[in-house]
Amino acid sequence: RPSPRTHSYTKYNSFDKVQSWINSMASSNSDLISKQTIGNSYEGRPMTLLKLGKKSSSVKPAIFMDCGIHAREWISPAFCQWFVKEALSTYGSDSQMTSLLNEMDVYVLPVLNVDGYDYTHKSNRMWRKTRSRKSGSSCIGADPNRNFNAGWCTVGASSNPCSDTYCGSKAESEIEAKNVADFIRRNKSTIKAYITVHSYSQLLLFPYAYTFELAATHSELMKVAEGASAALRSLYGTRYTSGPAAATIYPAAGGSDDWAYDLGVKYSYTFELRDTGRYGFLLPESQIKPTCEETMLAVKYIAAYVQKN
Ligand code: ING
Ligand code: ZN
Repeated sequence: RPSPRTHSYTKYNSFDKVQSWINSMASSNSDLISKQTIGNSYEGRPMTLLKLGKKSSSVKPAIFMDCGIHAREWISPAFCQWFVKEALSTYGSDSQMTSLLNEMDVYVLPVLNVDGYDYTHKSNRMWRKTRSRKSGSSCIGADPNRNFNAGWCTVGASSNPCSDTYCGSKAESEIEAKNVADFIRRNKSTIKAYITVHSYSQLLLFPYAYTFELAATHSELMKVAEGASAALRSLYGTRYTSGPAAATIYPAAGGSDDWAYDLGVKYSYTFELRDTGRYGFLLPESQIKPTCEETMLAVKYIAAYVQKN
């Protein structure tokens, strides 16, 4: 049974719905999927990831993908849910997915910023940050994608706790960023690729964001991004721009993909999903299916490349 019958993949599900979906996915498909809590959020919600992959006696290389680092980017968690559903339902029929899950593990964290995501459903749809409290300020939260230890708070980030791009009191001050960083550090020897999913702007970004200097493997990162963008576009003609984040969107320090790359994860990408601004963060639910279908092609392209390299 690929998924609980009651779960909708074409709606923006609340945190509670995603969490019960995670639990039922992990218990109903034990052959290919398991769950693991990597820690709790500031407000105490579990951060649960799903591990996809055929069980093996040998250590498998892995891909790590997170969604929902920014609370209001609702299409992102929707994509992670879609990815898990597709992976399970096409294993055994789609040769690429079968081979991927036979040879690699894919860790999927459907919602990274669990407190913020819940807050956007209950109180403020446009919230971006975490929900941590800080003594000395009445403003709440830090930007988890400015909180990683990569040129931390040097550019494109604010040290003002009231800013939407507040970098936090130090790198990994936000427990959600620390939990992810700890997991990736712990599994550093097996994690070959890091993918983080945002919206919006239709971009496929890679390091660096904290500097205009090109990454050591810039040409390969660019080549794979161009291939992935072409695969994405082949379905509905949706155009993506590929490039290093600093030059393609804006310079910004403390991003998770820059941090993962500098840790040694060779293939590190940030997706900015649909659209280019007509609806922005308020992408209609009618666009969940086409957005997820086309993005699948790009993620599978990157995964296939990583698998053979
Ligand atoms: N965009 C990203 C942001 O955090 C980004 C862009 C990517 C910055 C990679 C740094 C590193 O600002 C959105 N929409 O959040
Ligand atoms: Zn974002």
